[in-house]
Amino acid sequence: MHATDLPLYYNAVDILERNLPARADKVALYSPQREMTFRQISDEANQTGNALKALGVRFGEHVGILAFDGPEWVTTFFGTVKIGAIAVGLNTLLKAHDYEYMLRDSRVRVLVVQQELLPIIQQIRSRLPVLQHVVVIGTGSHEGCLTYSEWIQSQPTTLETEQTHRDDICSLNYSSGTTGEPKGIHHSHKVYPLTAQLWGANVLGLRESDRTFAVAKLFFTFGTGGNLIFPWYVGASCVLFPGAPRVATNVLGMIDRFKPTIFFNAPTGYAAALAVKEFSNYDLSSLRLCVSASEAMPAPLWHAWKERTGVDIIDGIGCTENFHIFISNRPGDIQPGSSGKPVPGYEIKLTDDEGKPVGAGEIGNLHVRGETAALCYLHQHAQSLRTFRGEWLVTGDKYFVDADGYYWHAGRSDDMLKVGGIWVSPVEVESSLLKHAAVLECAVVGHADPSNLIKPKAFVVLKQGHTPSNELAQELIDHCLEHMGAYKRPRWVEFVAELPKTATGKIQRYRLRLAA
Ligand code: 3UK
Repeated sequence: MHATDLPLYYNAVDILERNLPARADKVALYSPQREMTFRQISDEANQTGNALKALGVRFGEHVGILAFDGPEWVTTFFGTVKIGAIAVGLNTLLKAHDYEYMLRDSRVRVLVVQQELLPIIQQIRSRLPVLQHVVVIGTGSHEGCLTYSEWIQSQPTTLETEQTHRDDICSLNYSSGTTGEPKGIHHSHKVYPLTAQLWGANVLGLRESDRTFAVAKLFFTFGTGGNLIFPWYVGASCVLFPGAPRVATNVLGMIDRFKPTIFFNAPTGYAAALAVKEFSNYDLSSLRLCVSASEAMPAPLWHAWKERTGVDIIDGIGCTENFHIFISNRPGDIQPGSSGKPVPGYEIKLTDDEGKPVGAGEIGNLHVRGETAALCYLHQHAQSLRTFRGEWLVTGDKYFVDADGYYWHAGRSDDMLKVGGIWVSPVEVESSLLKHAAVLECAVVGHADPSNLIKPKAFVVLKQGHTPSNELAQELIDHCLEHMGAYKRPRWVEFVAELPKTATGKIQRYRLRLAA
């Protein structure tokens, strides 16, 4: 399938509405709050689109969604894209200063926010003159805000689809880099059906009878694709879970209760589930296939899951810049520990640092070419030129390909860490540590936990007058918790007398990685 197979004027609301003729009354979405049919979702998405229009939202404007996975996330998303506006799914795990940057960067004028997250937005609202309307998902009324259910209540359930070009922008996601601000990534309407067909249908083999469940939230494209777009593209249903993914018993409980057939998770999530003592109390027999992405799935973990559940894990590498997975294992063709083979529809190239193709079996810089890649980072010209090189997207990963054609992840070319499937910049953790009065210098690197998954470890040089102790280590970790999303905190603190540095004074994180 190619972009040119789609109508020139195409709107991604098709992913929802294609289900109306044949299965309007099928349950499209299961969640602990309520279940909804395709017709109910469509009606409510139309009401949301009308309500957005009533607030003056126009074609091409950004609408923010800062919400837990649930029906309102979905209806806001489709209501937004149907009127030609751009849906900005925001990570719910961040701090006020992160939201301030992203809302300013994307000029969000209407933000739909979960009641529990409203206090963070209220802290920064006065500094965001463009943000005019805050719509709260929840109960009761909040000063200066609209309440979602009342906001859409009297709106009509019909809405004409905006004539968007298939190359018009549909959504914006933020991804973080080593230094500097989060990078805004736009995807067009065509990307939704293309990724659904190329990977969801062709590789994973999703079918109408499936029911998906993802620990990766809808604000990640891993989650949007796997747990919303791909199942609905083939008429299947999804299960949405509003709670914290870190609590493995919640996740197992959801599978037990809602009986999904396909389960998406990051390697850390599989390791955490296997570590649950009462694992065998949960009925996981509904699963026919599991998917892992976000970081490499170690082969021993793959085998441990297979042994306990009998179910295969399909590991595939994707990135926000490409929307979804472009190298993947597939049912019946799995090499545990590898990322699999290129997904048909994508081309892969491994090069040396001069851009020449590497020899057989050698490690090279991963490039991908395909029709679902974004064109640039919003407002980041220089970084865009480094990443989007003509037809090729440079992912920042090191890979090699074995004699059988399987691709193996061999690290990254920057210092970024994938922790529980989410980016952590060592520089951000270091900056946070440096705000503590006892810290003179520090460096943060990835360190493998007992499941061989990477977590941040801090090497800290103390100022004179401070002595290393377990209490101080814990104090530094608590200090980080106050300044950053909890998943970014160092799990270990090691006090050292000095840090290894180059002649020019640059900290050599790779030497610390070896030491760790
Ligand atoms: C790393 C992997 C080894 C790799 C994502 C599936 O993770 C996703 O998007 P992000 O933008 O990060 C992209 C980077 O994460 N990575 C992802 N998957 C794997 N490394 N094995 C894997 N299977 O460094 C890549 O460049 O957060 C994953 C679908 C959609 C996504 N957005």
